[in-house]
Amino acid sequence: MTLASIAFPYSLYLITDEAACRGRDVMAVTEAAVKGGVDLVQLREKNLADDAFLTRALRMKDMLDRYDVPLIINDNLAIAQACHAAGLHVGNTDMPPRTVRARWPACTVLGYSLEYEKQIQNAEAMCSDYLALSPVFATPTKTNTITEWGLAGTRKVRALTTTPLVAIGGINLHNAADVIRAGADCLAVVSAICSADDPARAAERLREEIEKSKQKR
Ligand code: TZP
Ligand code: MG
Repeated sequence: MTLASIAFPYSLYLITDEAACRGRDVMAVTEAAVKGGVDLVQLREKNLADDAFLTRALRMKDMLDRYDVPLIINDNLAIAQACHAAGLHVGNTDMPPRTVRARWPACTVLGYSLEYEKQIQNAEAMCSDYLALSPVFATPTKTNTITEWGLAGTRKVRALTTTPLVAIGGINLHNAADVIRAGADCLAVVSAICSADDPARAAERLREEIEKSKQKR
């Protein structure tokens, strides 16, 4: 039996990556993507010192507020709190979701990466607002990954939890419908938008594909 997920109001999740923006300003690429249909944004900065990360987070929050799009911070609770982000995304080896809940009760969107099947029903997953199938497909954007869930893995996880599922890794316009049909609630992308010639149009087409596929489920 396949479980439906509890309501998740987001469909297209942009994970920022300056390198993937091909020399363009990450803020401008993100704003274009939001205009195209991205409804959730994660600021993921692996190479910035905390002060530069905070400066960027505050600018990003300011911009996203104008579109009423929530900002999620990757793996840095202090920055998430300091910029009044909507939430935090943590990986399997980052601060555990239960600790985030205890330290930041105001967090409204807490995401947790699923890298192993045994995580699906652990207490950390249970207290998260979404689980990220990470990666759903192998991707050059992030290579230090463990399980490539694929469509079969997505269906399997969908059958085991009602927690909203975000699929990430190797998603593009050609496979988006399959991933939604397999049970993902929301698709997260880096390169399909950040590296696109026209990030707004890329977001628009992905969003259309997702909404169309959701209607057919
Ligand atoms: N986590 C798992 S895969 C990934 C992250 C941040 C990168 C996804 O990038 P792309 O370019 O959408 O495949
Ligand atoms: Mg991490």
